[in-house]
Amino acid sequence: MALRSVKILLLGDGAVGKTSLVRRFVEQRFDESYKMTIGVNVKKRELEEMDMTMMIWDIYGQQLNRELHSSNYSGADGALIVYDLIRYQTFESLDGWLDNVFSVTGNIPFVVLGNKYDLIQGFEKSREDKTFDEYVEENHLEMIESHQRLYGEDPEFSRVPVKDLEEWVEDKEDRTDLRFSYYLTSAKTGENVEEAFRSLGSMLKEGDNI
Ligand SMILES: Nc1nc2c(ncn2[C@@H]2O[C@H](COP(=O)(O)OP(=O)(O)OP(=O)(O)O)[C@@H](O)[C@H]2O)c(=O)[nH]1
Ligand SMILES: [Mg+2]
Repeated sequence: MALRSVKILLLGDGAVGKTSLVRRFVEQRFDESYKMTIGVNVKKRELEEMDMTMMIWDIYGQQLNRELHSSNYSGADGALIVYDLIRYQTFESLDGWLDNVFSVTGNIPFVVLGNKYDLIQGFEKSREDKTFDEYVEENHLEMIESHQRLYGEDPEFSRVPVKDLEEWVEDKEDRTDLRFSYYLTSAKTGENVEEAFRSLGSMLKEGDNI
């Protein structure tokens, strides 16, 4: 039997890890260096036990240019919205991305991914007396250097507390009947990456969206 094809959008600000998450999910590997996505890349993964082929649209995150982004949204069945657990402003962009996509697709199921969880875990495990900024700078030079090459300045780090995500989730659950789930992920270690993509797959199957 032919697998059903679903269109999944991967959205979120620049450098939050969208391309890295697809690379982990489709190719089971990780790359420390940052190459900004220009335009859109579509990758495919078959999930036979779900009778599904996921067509994953990895869309560039730099600049929330609504018109350019929205031209890729039509026909999407679901979305993964990603933020960076070490840059608070990327968490604040979540609602903007959702409004942007729903304005084209209507309400579709989505999953929120707080990515780069390994960096938070590494900091919590380190016993040395350091600030979070110092910890990131000492341990993730390659990532910072590639940001500097692209932007000519240091990224600003600020952790996003898990309780902020939980509050955001509660608020959405109280005020809307949207179907969604959320995960803390790491494209680097692979933690929760399969789970996040599969959770969207299950919502699509359950809801008869496909
Ligand atoms: N430590 C760590 N680094 C990550 C993780 N995910 C991505 N990165 C790094 O973050 C940087 C940006 O990752 P990308 O996957 O290119 O980000 P993007 O969201 O596709 O960015 P745009 O294409 O510009 O929208 C790269 O240096 C990655 O190696 C993660 O889970 N942990
Ligand atoms: Mg990218």
